[in-house]
This record gives sequence, C-alpha cells and structure tokens, in this order.
Amino acid sequence: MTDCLFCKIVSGDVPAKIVRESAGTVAFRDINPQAPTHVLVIPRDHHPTVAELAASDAGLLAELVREAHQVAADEGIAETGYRVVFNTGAQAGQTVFHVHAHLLGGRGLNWPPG
Ligand code: IU
Repeated sequence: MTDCLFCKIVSGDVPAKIVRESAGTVAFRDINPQAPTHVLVIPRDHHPTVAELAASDAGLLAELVREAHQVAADEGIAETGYRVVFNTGAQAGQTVFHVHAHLLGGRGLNWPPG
C-alpha cells in the first residue's frame, strides 16, 4: 500500500531500527518505547488488523508470533517474561492500520493494562 507507513518501512523507503527479519516479517524498535524492550513485529504484506490476518493467512500470523518470541530471546527477556499486544481498532489504541505485534518487556508490566 503506497500510503502505509509500515509498508514503507518494509520497502526501506522510511528508515527504522530493524532488529530481526524473516521471510514474511520485519521487526524494528518502536520510536516511542514504552518499556526497555519495545519492538514492533510486522508482516511484509499489508494486512490492516490481526483479525484480518488470522482470517486470510493464519500461517503468517503464526510466523509473526514466533518471530516476536525470537526477538524476546535475542533481547534476553524470554525467560523473565514479556508481553505481545495487538491493539485492534481505534478504541484499543490502534493508530497504524498495518497489523503489528508490540513486543514489550525488560520491566515489570502491570495488569490490567491502561
Ligand atoms: P498502535 O498500536 O497502532 O498505536 O501502534 C503504533 C506504534 O507505532 C506506536 O507505538 C508508535 O510509537 C509506533 N511508530 C513507530 O514506531 N514509528 C513511526 O514512524 C510511527 C509510529 I508514525
């Protein structure tokens, strides 16, 4: 999608601090981190929400979650614990409609989230 920020990160037209890549995904550091580790994992293909991705390409969704875990392992937080969040829809705080898993960790995380 030409007007999608995260598609432009995938294509290299917008810079990002990329930490990991797989055949179907790219992982990069969030520009406004909410935890010591805050990485976004996105599919290379444009899908607006996790619900749409689950319905159209469940294998790619599984790859996204596996990659999030691998980033957690690379960051040394796989054992202590981390959170994977898909904000879905405006009321939940989704602002970029190219599905992204927020991988958060490196500090204690409150429950329920705000
Ligand atoms: P949200 O779940 O759609 O609200 O998450 C979007 C995230 O994308 C948010 O945490 C932003 O800080 C982040 N982000 C980014 O990493 N790089 C950007 O250029 C923009 C947003 I715009």
